[in-house]
Amino acid sequence: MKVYFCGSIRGGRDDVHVYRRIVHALQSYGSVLTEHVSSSEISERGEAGGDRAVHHRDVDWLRQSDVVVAEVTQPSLGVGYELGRAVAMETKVLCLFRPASGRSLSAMIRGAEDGDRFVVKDYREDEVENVLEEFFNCLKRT
Ligand code: 6IA
Repeated sequence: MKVYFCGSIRGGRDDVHVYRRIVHALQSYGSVLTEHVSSSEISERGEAGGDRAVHHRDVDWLRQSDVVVAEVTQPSLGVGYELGRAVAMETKVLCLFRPASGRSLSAMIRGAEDGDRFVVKDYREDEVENVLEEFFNCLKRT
């Protein structure tokens, strides 16, 4: 199974430790094409020169993915864009949001929940492995 993980980069790197924990857990379900999103080496600055290559490579990986898992607590234009592309491709999506952040999730993400292809799950960081286990168990049954 190919998993595409989305997390904020230029939107802010405050949650990178959560991304690392999620990617680590995801690796027991399949191959994570975007492991670099969880790397503390990537800062929110980066150079503009490679943006076109990043976009094309990421959209190509999205097309190859069986499932998209996004940590959406830290708002990110790139993550929102990836989710829109994934919906258009009819790829299964799991969005993970931490209410403890005090933030309110965009209505365009919360409102896209359909209980089937697009799932939004509120969670606490310490329960993320269980949330993923439940999601992938359901996925196997469909
Ligand atoms: O708008 P954002 O930068 O927060 O968007 C983050 C999302 O877009 C992630 O889920 C990634 O899949 C994708 N993305 C954005 N920038 C990159 C990137 N390098 N490399 C790979 N994926 C990316 C950009 C340059 C970097 C050194 C800052």
